Amino acid sequence: MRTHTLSAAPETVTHKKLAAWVEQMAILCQPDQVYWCDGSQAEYDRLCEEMVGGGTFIKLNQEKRPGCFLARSHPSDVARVEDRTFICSARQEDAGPMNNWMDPGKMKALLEPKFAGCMRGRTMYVIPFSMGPIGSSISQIGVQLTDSPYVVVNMRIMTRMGDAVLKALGKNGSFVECLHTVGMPLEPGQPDVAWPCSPDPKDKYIVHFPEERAIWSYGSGYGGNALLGKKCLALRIASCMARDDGWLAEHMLISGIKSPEGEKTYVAAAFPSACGKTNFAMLVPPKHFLDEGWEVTTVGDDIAWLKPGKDGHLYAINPEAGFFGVAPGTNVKTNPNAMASITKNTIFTNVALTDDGDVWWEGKDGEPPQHAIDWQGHDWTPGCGRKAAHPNSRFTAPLSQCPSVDPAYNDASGVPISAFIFGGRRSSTVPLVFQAFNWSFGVYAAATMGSEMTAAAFGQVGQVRRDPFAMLPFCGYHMGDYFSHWLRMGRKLPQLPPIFCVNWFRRDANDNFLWPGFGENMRILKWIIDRANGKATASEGPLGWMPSYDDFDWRGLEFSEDQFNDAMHTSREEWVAEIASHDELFFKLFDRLPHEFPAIRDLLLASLWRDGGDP
Ligand code: O2Y
Ligand code: MN
Repeated sequence: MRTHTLSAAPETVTHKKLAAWVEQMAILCQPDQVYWCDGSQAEYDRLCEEMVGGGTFIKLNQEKRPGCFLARSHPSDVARVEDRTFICSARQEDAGPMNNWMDPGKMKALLEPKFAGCMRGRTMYVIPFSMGPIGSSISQIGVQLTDSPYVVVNMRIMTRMGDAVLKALGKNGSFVECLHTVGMPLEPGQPDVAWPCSPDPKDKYIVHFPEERAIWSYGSGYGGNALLGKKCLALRIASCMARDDGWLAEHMLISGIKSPEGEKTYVAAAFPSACGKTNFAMLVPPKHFLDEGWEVTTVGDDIAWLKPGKDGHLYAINPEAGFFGVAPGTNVKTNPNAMASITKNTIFTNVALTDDGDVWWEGKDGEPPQHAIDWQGHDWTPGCGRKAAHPNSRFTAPLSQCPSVDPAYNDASGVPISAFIFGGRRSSTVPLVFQAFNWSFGVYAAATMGSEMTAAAFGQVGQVRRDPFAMLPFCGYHMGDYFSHWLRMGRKLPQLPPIFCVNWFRRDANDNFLWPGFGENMRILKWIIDRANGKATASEGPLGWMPSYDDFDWRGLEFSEDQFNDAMHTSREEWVAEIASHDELFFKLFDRLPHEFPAIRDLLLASLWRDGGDP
C-alpha cells in the first residue's frame, strides 16, 4: 500500500470528535495529504489558480468577467442523479415509497470498499461549513471531506465556511458528517483529467443516513451530488431534523416586499424545477410599482429553514450564501438581478465559451455568437444542430452580489414569514391564484401540487408529475409523515401564515400563455401580501378564497376582465378529474396518509357543486 502523509489537525481544531473522524476517514480514503480549509480569499484564489493550471478551470476574460472561471464537467456528470440517491434509514418504511432505500449496514458494507483508497494521489480537503448565518440558532454546521478542489471553491460561495465555523463549533458542537469523493483515485504517475468522476452512471451513490445525520457521496463532482450542504444536508437531512425538532426545512425561496409606506412583508414560496423559481426570487416589479416606491428583495432562491419564534410567528433563514442557478434562459428580461449577480466572482459550469473569453448560453441576451466553444469543448456555430451550453449548465455566485439582496439576508434571527406560496406548471385546471381556506386545506393543496413535464424532465411531456411541496426528490423521510408534520405544525403554531397557490403557466385554446408572468407576477404578489396583512378582499370559491378582477392593480398592463376570468376559471369537469388523480398519490402513501386528506378531498369535491359553482 502506498504511504500517505496525514497532516495533523491545525491548532484551531479543539474538537476531538471532529479530529478523530477526519483521521479515520483519511485512513479509509488514503489521500496523499489532508488539507484543512480556512475559508480565506487567498485560499480560494490559490485553488482557482491551481485548477487553471490543471485544466479544470478556464479563466474568463478578466476585463469582462473579473474573478470568473469556467469549468466543463465530464459528459456523464451533468446533473443530480435521483436514481442513485438513497435514504438509508434504519427501517425501510421510514424512507417511504418515494425514496430509494437500502439497509444502512448493507449500504456501508457496499460503500466502504469503494471509499477505501478512493483519494489516492489526491488531497483530502476538510471543509467546515455553516448552513445559515454562523451562530444563528436556526443554522446547522456540517463538515465535508472531499477530494475535489472544484467543490471547495463552490462551497465557499454557497456556504459560510472555514475557520470561523471551526470556532463556532468549539470543542464539542454537533456537526453533520459529509464524506465526498469523485471516485477516481490516481495511481503513481497517472495524469489527472479536467473533471474526474466515476463515468459509469450506476457507479454513483448519493447516500443519506438520517438517524446518524451523515452523508456519503461517491462518484460525481456535480452540483447537488457533490456540494453536500445544499440538497443533501439542507433538505434531505434537515427535513429529518425538522420533523424531530418541530421546525420546517423546505425547498422554498424567501422574498421581502416593501410597500411605499415602509411596511415589510416576507413570503416563502415553493416551485418544482422549471417554474422560474429563481426569477420569482429576484422579481423586478413593473415600472409604476417601482416609481411608487415598492421594493422586492431576495433572501434566498432555493431553500428555507423556518422555526417558530417566541412570538408564535415562523422565522426563516436561507441556509445558503450563494446561487447555483440554471444559466440557459437567464437574460436581462427574464432576470436582470441574476445577470447583475454574475458579472464578477462567479464560477460557470458547462456554459459555452465565446472567442473573446466570455460566456454564452441559449436564451442569453443578444444574437448568438458566430462561433463559440461548446460545453464539451468542441467548436460550435449557430445552426450546427447542438446546444452550446448544457441545459443544466450553472452559475455559482455570491448572494451578496445580487442587487436585490435583502438587508436581513444575514440576520441570525431570520425574517418573519407572512405567507406561503405554492406553484406548479399547469397548462390548464389550476387558477392563476387562490388562497386556501385554512392551513389544512393549504397543506392538502401543497401536497397535491404538480407540474406538467417539460422535455428536460422525466416521463411523458405534458403529463402531470405530482411533486408534493416541490419536495419529491428532497424529503429525507416518508412523504405521508411529512404531510402529518406540516399539519402538526399548524396545530402548534399560534400565528399561521396563510397559504396561497399560483399557476403562471395556464394556456388558452391556441396554446398561448394566459398570463404574462415575470415582473407582472408582482400584481399577484401584491394581492397575496395584502390578503396576508388583512387589506384585500376575496370571495369564497370552490378551491379557496378567490380574488376578483377589481382586487388587482392593472395600471401599465392591458389585461381585460375576460382574460382574467379565463386565467382564474375553475372547471368542474377538470377538477373532478384532478381530484380523482390525487388518489394515485394517496394510494402510494396510504399507510401513512393523514386522515384529514380524504376528508378534505371530499369537501373539495362537494364544493364543486355548491351554489354558484361554475360548471
Ligand atoms: O443538477 C444539479 O445538481 C442542480 S439541482 C438544483 C440546483 C439549484 C437549485 N435547485 C436545484 C433543484 O434541482 O431543485
Ligand atoms: Mn431547487
